[in-house]
Amino acid sequence: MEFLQKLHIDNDNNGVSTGLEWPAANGEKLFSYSPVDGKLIAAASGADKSNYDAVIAKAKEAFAKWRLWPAPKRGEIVRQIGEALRNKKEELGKLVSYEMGKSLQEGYGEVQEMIDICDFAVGLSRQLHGLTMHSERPAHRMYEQYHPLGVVGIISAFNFPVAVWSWNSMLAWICGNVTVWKPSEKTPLCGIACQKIVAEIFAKNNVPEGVSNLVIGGRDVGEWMSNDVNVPLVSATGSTRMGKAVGAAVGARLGKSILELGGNNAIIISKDADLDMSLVGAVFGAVGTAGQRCTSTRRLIIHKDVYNTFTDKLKNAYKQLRIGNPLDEHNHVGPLIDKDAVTMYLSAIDKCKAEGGNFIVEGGEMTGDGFESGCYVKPCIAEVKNEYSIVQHETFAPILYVMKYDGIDDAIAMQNGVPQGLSSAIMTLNLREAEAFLSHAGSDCGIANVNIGTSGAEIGGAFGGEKETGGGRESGSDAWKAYMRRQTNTINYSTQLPLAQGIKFEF
Ligand code: UN1
Repeated sequence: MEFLQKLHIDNDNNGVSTGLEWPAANGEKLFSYSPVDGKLIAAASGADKSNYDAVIAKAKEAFAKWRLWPAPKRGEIVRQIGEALRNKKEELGKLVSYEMGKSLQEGYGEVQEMIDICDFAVGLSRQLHGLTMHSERPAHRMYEQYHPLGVVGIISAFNFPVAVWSWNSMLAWICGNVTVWKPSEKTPLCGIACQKIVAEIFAKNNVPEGVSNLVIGGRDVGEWMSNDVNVPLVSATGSTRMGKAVGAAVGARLGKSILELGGNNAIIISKDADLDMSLVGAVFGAVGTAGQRCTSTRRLIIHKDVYNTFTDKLKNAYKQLRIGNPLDEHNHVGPLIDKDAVTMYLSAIDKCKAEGGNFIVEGGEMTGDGFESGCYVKPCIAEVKNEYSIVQHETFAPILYVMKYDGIDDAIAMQNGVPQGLSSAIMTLNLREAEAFLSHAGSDCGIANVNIGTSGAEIGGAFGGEKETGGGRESGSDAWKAYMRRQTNTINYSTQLPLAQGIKFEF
């Protein structure tokens, strides 16, 4: 396939890199099969512990030099990476679509998110501001600075195999850090392709080897990073189970972590909603990326007066969904990531039925021509109660749960009544309801939208959520602060040494 050649992906790839150097990987080999057609795309050799240790040593060496580069100069490098990504958007978007299975448009969209975060980071490289304060002592000055942390570990998930790494790495780099990336074992080739794009730009600009590092491998690599005092910050995106393990290990050594974990996102559809607009938000949110976004819409909380009308609209829209090869732009829904994901989807449907769920759009596996990979499923819709244990759980698949409400307070309580707290939305033209939803007594999520669905956040805002979603923030706003250490500086330019709080200490 031409796009693989253009991205320098071979049949057998090395999965350990410090930039231009690819030291021989001694760990297990990962085989990347496309969920699109079930074919083996290529293999990638993973790292063993000695590979990992060597990468960390190189990264630390690089940090000692990279942190001395003025931040806007680091920004200039990221600007060039953004340019390289613009040039490679087509190939990289295709690889994302082929290796992960999301629609081609969404593959391109993901690369666009990378370009956007590069632009954002370039500007930010001149704005790593701290505050200044007035000292309580005469002829004293106080201010704060932000300094880089060192080696930042990045653990990313299969569903956004390139964008989430870029949110973390572009910010980490302009802040003066070096990065060690463990991509999902389900999408190693996306990791290799990104590393190659970046390494070229770094080398051209004489950036030290070891600023961008790649360590392909399984769970072990995540454990090494989480337990490693040489990695002051671990940013992990994935399941709540993984995040709890990473958070506990990093916390035990009092390191820092940014956790972006599961969501169980709901849209409240008010009786005052624009129902046509709501339909687009709900359907894209539920079936886009085959329901495998952290921000995918899992639940619709619909006002009783519009419940029948809206569920009829949903049924009608679902009839028109085209399921199939995601590289064919006519299709709306591609495959799940692998057969294990199909098994989880089927078992969630069974559990939902056992708890009393009533499927108004039936699910099931797709078989026959074009579905040979065994990873394609039908998006489905079930009428449920919010308390069902399956509804309380995040299933990474296109299963949409619908439920009825009467008053807005109940709707907000249902929206909040799950362990996760990533994204949430209300569809309403009623100002009182919208403001109540956004208020301190409203949605408890990190993202709360009005007249927009739950998925498809822009990079400019801080991205992340509360409760079991982990509390971390990535991407825009002031998320960069998590990649730096804050230092308060007090300078005395007087001839005395007055003590704070007026304390007298004489001898
Ligand atoms: C994720 O699913 O981990 O808001 C990230 C969105 C995307 C990012 C999702 N911008 O849907």
